[in-house]
Amino acid sequence: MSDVTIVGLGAMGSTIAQLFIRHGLAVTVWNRTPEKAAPLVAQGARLAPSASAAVLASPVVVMCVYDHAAAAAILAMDNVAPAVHGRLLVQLTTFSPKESRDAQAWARHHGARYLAGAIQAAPSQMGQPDTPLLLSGPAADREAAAPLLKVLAGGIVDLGEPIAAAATMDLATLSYIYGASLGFLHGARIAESEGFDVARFGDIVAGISPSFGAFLKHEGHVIQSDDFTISESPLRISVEATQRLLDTARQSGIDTGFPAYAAGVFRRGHEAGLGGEEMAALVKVLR
Ligand code: FVH
Repeated sequence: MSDVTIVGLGAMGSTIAQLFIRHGLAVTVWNRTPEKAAPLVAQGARLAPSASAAVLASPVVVMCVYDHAAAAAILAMDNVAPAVHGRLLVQLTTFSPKESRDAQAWARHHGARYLAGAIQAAPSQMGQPDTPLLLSGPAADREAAAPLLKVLAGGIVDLGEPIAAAATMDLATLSYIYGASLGFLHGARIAESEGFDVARFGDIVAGISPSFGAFLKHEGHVIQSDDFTISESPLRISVEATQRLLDTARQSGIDTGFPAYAAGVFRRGHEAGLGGEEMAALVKVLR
């Protein structure tokens, strides 16, 4: 028996295995393409001859493969389902909320305990005291897995029992990240159109991000409280600001895609009579 098995040795899976090996754990690994295990075997890991042997080798099995289809393909392999009995399966592959619920049901049906995790970092950022990892599932299992998972991520965000919570928050943070990235890229075009150094713009964005994070934290509480009385930022200010982004894009001949979408949503808020409410009241338009 080893302490932990890692199934999936891609960029993230290999990093996970390496962190466990460096932590002095007895590690079993398995990957569809076995050659990827070579560097880890050289560091002391054991390569299982099959997925089922890999699962049987440890009380805790960490999976981190490309997507749900890949994970399902592995779990459907010969003798894997009976092998999970009595084990704690920690799924770190990106799943949807529904896929997480289905996977928990599958694990329970085969006598396994199940945790759903969502890594919020790149492989190079793993193993740090502040590496964020969203985690959901039964409290006893989260507790049992904590010492292992803290080797991967010091910043475990405990989302409680609902098994789909990690995937839900993973999607929600992804939405924020891509929305902010699109706004950043449009900002870079504004900088370029005026001959402004884009790296300097990036520095400025990094500088304002902590206070902007605090603003969004406040807006999250506003939405949860359902009290949209003006507290930080009247919605009408953003109606005018996003229209200004669109007008400026048109005048300077840069791509209007992002500002057109943004101005459109805020205009819908204005037309719904939300101008005199807090900015987050715009969520009512999206509902
Ligand atoms: N890499 C990152 O920055 C992000 C950070 C946040 C979390 N994600 C998620 O982690 C999962 C794995 O991502 P990855 O970057 O390690 O992915 P790859 O390097 O592409 O490795 C993919 C592994 O999956 C195996 N695989 C793919 N298809 C199958 C299949 N049909 N059957 C069995 N295994 C499969 C692949 O095996 P092989 O190609 O080496 O044989 C790799 O082991 C992912 O959910 C991210 O969203 C990473």
